[in-house]
Amino acid sequence: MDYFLTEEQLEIKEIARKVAEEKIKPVRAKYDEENSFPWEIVEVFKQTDLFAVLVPEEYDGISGSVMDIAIITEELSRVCGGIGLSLGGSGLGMYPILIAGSEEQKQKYLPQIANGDRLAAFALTEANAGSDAGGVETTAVKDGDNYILNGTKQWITNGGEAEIYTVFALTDKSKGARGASCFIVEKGTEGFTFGKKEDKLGIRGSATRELVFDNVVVPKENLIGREGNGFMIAMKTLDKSRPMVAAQAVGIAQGAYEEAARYSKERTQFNKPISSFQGVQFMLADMATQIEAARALVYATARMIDSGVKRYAKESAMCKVFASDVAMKVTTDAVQILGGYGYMKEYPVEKMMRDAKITQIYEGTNQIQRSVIASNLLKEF
Ligand code: COS
Repeated sequence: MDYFLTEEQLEIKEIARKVAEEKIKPVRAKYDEENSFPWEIVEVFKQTDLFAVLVPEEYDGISGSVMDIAIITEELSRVCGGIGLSLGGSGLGMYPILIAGSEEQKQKYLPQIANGDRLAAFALTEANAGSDAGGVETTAVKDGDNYILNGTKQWITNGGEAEIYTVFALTDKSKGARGASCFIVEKGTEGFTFGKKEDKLGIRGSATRELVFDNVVVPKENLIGREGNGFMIAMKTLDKSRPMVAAQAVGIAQGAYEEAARYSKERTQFNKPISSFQGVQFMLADMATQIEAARALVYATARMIDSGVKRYAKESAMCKVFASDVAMKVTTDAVQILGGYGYMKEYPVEKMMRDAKITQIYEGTNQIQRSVIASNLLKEF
């Protein structure tokens, strides 16, 4: 299907595909096996200016458009759903600054993210605050010109590797979600340490780690927006970043579908390639159709956000829920088409199925997405 990408978009798509095919493909199994962080690929993203795509031009980036970020995320995820997350995680970590930061904060931090010198990370989730994002327990107590942060964040993408963290903490416990605020905390700040590295089912080429804040002194200049704005900043960030997860899901699904289609023409049973059997053909037809529908919804949402509209929580949740469900279905069917081989680590589809699963869970479970969609659509009647 032709999505009428601009010259620039075709160019970044080609760069991302080249990086994925030539640099990521040869190492994806190694990082999946080792559960380690792909610094060599971060270096490649830096050299090819892919980090700059995350950031608008006025802050030394080259784009900042959600559509452009979706294009590169999809291409990287087509080859590996995990390794590209160093970039996607940085985008997510940066959004609170871009959305609600002061001009000074933007001038200070966004260029560092654009040139890839420093990774960012978004720190909202806690042991008791996942779907219930308003339930954070980390506190930030005002002390003169500083805030003192205490608490523990969990499952933070780029945790331990990033240097710039956007952290949500309660400045007024009595107000619950309306008492949450967002802070920039830099790696190396005294009292800020990292807990265990998580051993995950999928996206193992990305870092997921606990963050521990023990009386961490954060200057008041690092408060993003105003006290009490934290929950709103988190929601706006997720609205803007969920299409990125959806694009990741489309990419993973596309990669698995291509493997399955190729395999179906090579694998012979009953003296014929299995692609000649209608049972397999129908599966491939459904996979291709679902991927195209998901891609169309992601691109339409990304373009809607880039057009400058103010509200897009519903559409953002719709593309995330649809694309991630498609990714799970398509990768599972790809394993099915490859049969016993698909279940083995020698072939990439089992990894794609493991990688796909997280897209139904993180940045809001698909049950939460459906709640967001329902609550927004009911407002229309
Ligand atoms: N944009 C701007 N403001 C929003 C918003 C959005 N998308 N969604 C909610 N708000 C505002 C509401 O307008 C409300 O404002 P007031 O206090 O002025 O009335 C406030 O935020 C609270 O909203 P609400 O009552 O809907 O909050 P709930 O606690 O019921 O929950 C959900 C909202 C479930 C949507 C939210 O908690 C959520 O998105 N959870 C998932 C979080 C998540 O993705 N976690 C994964 C980890 S982060 S990687």
